Amino acid sequence: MKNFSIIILVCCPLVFQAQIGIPKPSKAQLAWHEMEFYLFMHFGPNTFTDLEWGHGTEKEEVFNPTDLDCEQWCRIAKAAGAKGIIITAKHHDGFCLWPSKYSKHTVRESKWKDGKGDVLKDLSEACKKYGLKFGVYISPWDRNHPDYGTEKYNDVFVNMMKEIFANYGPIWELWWDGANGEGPNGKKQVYDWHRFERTVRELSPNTVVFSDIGPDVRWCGNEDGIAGKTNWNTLDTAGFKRGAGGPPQDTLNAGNVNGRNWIPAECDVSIRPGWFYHKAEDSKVKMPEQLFNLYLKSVGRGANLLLNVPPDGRGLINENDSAALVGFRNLLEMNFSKRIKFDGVSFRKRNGGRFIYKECLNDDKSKTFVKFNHDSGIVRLYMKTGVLINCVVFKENLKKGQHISSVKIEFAGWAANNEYRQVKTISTIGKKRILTFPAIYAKYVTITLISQGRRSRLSEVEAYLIDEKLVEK
Ligand code: FUL
Repeated sequence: MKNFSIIILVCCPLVFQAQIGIPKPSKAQLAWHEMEFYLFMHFGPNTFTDLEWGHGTEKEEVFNPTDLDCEQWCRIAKAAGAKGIIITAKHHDGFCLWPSKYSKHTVRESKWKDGKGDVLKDLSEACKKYGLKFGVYISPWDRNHPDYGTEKYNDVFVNMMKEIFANYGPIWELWWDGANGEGPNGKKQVYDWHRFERTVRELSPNTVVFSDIGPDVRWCGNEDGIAGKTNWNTLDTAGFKRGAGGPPQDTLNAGNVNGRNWIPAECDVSIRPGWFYHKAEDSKVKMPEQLFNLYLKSVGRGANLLLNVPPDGRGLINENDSAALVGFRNLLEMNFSKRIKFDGVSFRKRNGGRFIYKECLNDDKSKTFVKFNHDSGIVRLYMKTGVLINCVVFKENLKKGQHISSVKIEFAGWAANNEYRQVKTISTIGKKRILTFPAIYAKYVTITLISQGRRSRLSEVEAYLIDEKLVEK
């Protein structure tokens, strides 16, 4: 007994430490994972000057949308199935889409609505009306502000964020761009990131903050909208900075297994070649099939998809873009609305017990799941009559962290008097993992899941027969 108590005393702190050391999503991050797909809107002087990076010297009068209608943006976002909109409140040229007290380069100085317009007001109100989350991109790099490159600019940036939280909130996501070039006086800014972070946490604790390295959401390492096939929601940030001092792009793409911080990946990509609207790109809008493919490579790899759809000089989303978005939504509906139900779904831990029927893997609910601790789990799917499938979707319940590190899917049985066996493997699951492949006959499917030796929670296994043209090549 004495020895036993000693063992408990010695081991308990270790176990305790191991448990508290596992990174888990905050409440705001868990809600963020549910967002999956939302729109980015690059809008500002560049829309009118045909530039991607404004110089900061553009006259305010260039900003003059003729028919700005943020409700049109929201209607299209809704029709596309997007759950929110993030707008470039201030891009690198420094022009503010709201009448900030801390700048003289804003909508107030423009001729639009005689200087009385406010894009952030219009869009935040429209988002509320249409039930969309509202997010703000605010570039720390500012090629216009006279204080840029001096300590005073850090006050300016903090004050601008304060204005945004106070006047247009709730702000669901705040986007800090990593670009850091010279300002009008030729100097680069030393950003006070700690102070910026403190400001957000104090004034708007539920806002999730994006930057290359978080704190809440990370860049996926490319602007093509593609997450890693292995995609951990965890990242080690110690020793790294935002922007040029960030981790290598492939690390951002895959995350770090056993990384210390929960900082999931967001995939930003534009529906057109550029981020801002350019008439010459009207014929280069991505097709619905391309958007579907991007969805598989972002949301289907456990990340979120931030798709840029830039309003044009009228202040409207162009017809070509809205047609592509609606086409994309239709593809999602057509291909993912008919889930193939299995006649049997059972589960057992690898090292013991019987297979037990588990409706929870088949019930469309992310809150119900099978658990396996420190070992692997096996799922068996059974169909009385075999069916063709070319898509399997896995979902991990992330409340206690992300733990599943590899999945083997074996299709085996007899068809047309021939024995067959095909094996597919993937690594991480995360919020959602969509695997597509040339169609396979499925009657008995055995799925072996390996965890990181911690508390894994698999919540769903779904099967589909999607249009074969949409299968990932
Ligand atoms: C980059 C910027 O430089 C681009 O203009 C764009 O805003 C993109 C989303 O982020 O860092």
